[in-house]
Amino acid sequence: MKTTFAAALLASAVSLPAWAANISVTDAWARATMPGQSVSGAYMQIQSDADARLLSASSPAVPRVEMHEMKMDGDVMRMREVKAIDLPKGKTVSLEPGGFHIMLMNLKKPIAAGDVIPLTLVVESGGKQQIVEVKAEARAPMGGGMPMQHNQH
Ligand SMILES: [Cu+2]
Repeated sequence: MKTTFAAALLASAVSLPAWAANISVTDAWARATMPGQSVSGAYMQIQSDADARLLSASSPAVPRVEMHEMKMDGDVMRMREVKAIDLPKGKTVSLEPGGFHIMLMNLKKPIAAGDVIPLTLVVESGGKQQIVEVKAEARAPMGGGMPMQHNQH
């Protein structure tokens, strides 16, 4: 395993000097929770300068983090877990309410507006994985209503 890894590193150093994709994450935010709510969502804009895939998200502050997608199924909005989110080269991928999002689950304490949720993203590009650290600042839910995308939890 060690040998393979070293060989892979060496090979990439020779043939691909800049193997890591440049990932930029902007406008990262998380939704502040309503009383009694133990799930929330985190959203952001991600751009990569090479074809890449977001493989996972985790947080030291959240017991369980999943990547979800919301889609219309007939006239019903459904949410499902996804294994990866494609980050096509040069395209801004939006994680937003109603689309792809990062689900923050089993929250032990509420998320208040202004809290900062650290997120660790694992991104794969060209067969290599890299870590992207993101800080999502919590915002209050708009209009104070129950966020639609969390009704199914
Ligand atoms: Cu979700």
